[in-house]
Amino acid sequence: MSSVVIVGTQWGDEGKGKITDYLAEQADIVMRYQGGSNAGHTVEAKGKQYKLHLVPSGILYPDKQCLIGHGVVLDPEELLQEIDMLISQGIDVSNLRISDRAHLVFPYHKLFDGLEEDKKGDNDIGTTRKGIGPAYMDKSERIGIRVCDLMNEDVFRNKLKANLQKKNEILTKIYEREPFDVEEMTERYLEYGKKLSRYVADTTVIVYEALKAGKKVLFEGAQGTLLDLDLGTYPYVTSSHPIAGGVCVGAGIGPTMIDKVVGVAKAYTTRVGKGPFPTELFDEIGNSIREKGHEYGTTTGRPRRCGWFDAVIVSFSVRVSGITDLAITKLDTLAGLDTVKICTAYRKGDEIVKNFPASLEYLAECEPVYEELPGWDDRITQARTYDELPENAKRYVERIEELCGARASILSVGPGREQTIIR
Ligand code: 2SA
Ligand code: GDP
Ligand code: MG
Repeated sequence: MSSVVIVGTQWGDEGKGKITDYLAEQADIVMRYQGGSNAGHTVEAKGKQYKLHLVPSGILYPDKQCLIGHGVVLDPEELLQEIDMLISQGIDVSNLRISDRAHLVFPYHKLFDGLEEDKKGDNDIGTTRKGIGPAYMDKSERIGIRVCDLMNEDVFRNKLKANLQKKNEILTKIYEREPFDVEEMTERYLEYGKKLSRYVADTTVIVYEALKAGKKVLFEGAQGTLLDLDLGTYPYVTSSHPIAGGVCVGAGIGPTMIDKVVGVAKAYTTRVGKGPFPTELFDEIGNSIREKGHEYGTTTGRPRRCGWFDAVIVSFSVRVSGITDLAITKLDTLAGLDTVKICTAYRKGDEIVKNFPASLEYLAECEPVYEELPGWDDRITQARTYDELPENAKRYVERIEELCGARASILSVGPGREQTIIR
């Protein structure tokens, strides 16, 4: 059996889309297992850039099957737009399949997401307002509506009517907003359902049979470990499980079927949205990294907060996801700096903290402990083998490996497929 999980080791946007696309060449199936259209995965191939939100990053290869597992919350409108965008660029999407068990995102999820954020004012989470939290809330409350429901008109009509009754009551009484029109939404979604029906399947069967037949499957995580609902910087997290364990639940396979876990780590750290960020830079270096690395949200366009590489968080990710290999991306973005810093631990008073803490109040009292290393220059973008990397970049990579406890077997020196080094 051959299956590889790709997980973000930081707060998302590590370059999972690029690494998935690169590894997909050797795979048969690429599958998303959590999150929704909040994700923004960028793939660059043959001089073109694609921003994917729901469709797995294997879609550029016509012979790969792409699966959207039931752990994903599916916004049919956004998915259809993405499918149209891909078709208009000549991409074949006939191998895409979506789980009949996936929960649907509705306009009221998006509206509640935004209203709740607005209500919190300065204490907002900084969500993407794509309805992710409210959709997972309905799933947990056991009132969610799934893709299989959308495939049965009577079932769908009844379920949406019941849900909208409840949602409209909250909307009118608590938020003093206009209610949603039941008939309009029902007809609109049934239309989406007709368009999507050709893609609907039991993805758990497809993935299981492929793994049993010895085919290679890539599980593409969205967001990152520090945004995991259980292990992230709660409550500044997303509502799903980006960690490797999320694959078992969100794709429906057993842990014995996972062979390898690749943790994608950016050579520095970024975060979009609110919440703690120990190595955040508020100076010119932070701004120059943002501009050089084009650190703006792929889905929302929001500027990403930038800071030094934090080995405390990446080693935490290695531990909680059983990461076997690291893929270190954007080494080229750090080029041109005389020195670069790595946070090796936190200091809290007299204490040295090596394990990422649960409490945000405790974390707020932690100061990063830095180690400074010599920098490298822009020629790094031309390196195609490990030996061709500047000596100082190798030192940096090897120090990260030592601190994080996993081998950096993939290195990325630019957004293109060819700017990837396998070690
Ligand atoms: P949500 O919308 O409920 O999932 O937001 C909760 C937190 O999760 C963060 N989050 C993300 N962080 C990084 N990248 C994401 N995808 C987009 C991208 C983000 C964008 O690729 O750039 O375009 O702004 C993503 N999705 C969710 C979010 O910022 C909240 O902190
Ligand atoms: P994801 O959410 O983890 O897939 O990451 P995003 O696509 O949101 O953000 C990563 C950005 O960095 C994208 O614009 C990628 O094209 C780009 N990228 C990925 N790897 C590299 C790299 O090694 N160097 C540079 N310069 N850009 C990269
Ligand atoms: Mg992203």
